[in-house]
Amino acid sequence: MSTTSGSAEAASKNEYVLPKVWKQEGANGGKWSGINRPTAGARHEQELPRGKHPLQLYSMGTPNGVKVTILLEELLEAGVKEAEYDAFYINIGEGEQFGSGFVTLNPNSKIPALLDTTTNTRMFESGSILLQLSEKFNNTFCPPELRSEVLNWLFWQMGAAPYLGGGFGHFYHYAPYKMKYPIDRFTMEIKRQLDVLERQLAENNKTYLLGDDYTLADIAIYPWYGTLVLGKGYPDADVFLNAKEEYPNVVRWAQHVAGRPAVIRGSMVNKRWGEEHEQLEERHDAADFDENLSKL
Ligand SMILES: N[C@@H](CCC(=O)N[C@@H](CS)C(=O)NCC(=O)O)C(=O)O
Repeated sequence: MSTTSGSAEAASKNEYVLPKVWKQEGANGGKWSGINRPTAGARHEQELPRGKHPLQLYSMGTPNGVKVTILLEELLEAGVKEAEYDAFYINIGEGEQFGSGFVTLNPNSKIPALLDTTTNTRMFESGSILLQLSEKFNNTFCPPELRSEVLNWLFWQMGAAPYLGGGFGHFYHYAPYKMKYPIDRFTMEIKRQLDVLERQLAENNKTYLLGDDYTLADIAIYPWYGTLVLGKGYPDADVFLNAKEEYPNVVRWAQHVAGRPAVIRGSMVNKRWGEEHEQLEERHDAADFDENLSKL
């Protein structure tokens, strides 16, 4: 078959014919396409604000951001006063992750990024931040006897969630139009991942992923998979994925985690969307939550 008739056949199926060299012109990434570029590095000068606490968080209340604020709130709830933090809002829709100050903290230009002013240490990648904060505070939520399993599930989440966010979430919710092929492909994978969690939690009717102990595994996995099955993730995705029927143990676990006071507080931080009493654009003090909490 000649190339010409091959292309004609592809065109008749509405198929993308690969150019020899890809160029950005004409590429449509949907909702976030305005900020997408194939290059890294700072795009503009922008200093980051600084608060009074030892830990300075620059983030947004997305699942990756919320992992860190939940851990910080859990540490404070557990009495670790040194975990006090200032959380500043980084508007990724407006490209603030490409400001020079942010890029100095995270060359990958993605929230969350954390500065530990006591050691002048920068931290990026939410999984790395969780681990470093836990280690800094005496391995809280990652005790030595569970360390191996906590790391297994933490790295599972870091590897799995891009299929949920960048794969399923993108094509199910954000893409400019619905395409059956990628939706089928990523739905299959997310259902498989939910089944992994279902089997883990069903074994001995576990309260938390590793049993009775609440760990970094729950803190990392809940904001992605817990909110998804509770219907707080992509619109109606809990129904689309048949969560209640097929993943009852994941739903049970998610409901339990969602009720923890630190999870309620951590889930509000750096959020400018959702119910008004669930939004706390910046957090600088424990009392910042009071008004929201009084409306729950
Ligand atoms: N693997 C990273 C992913 C971080 C990430 O994807 N952050 C998103 C928001 S959830 C972001 O900042 N996107 C902005 C962009 O892509 O320009 C982590 O876990 O920290």
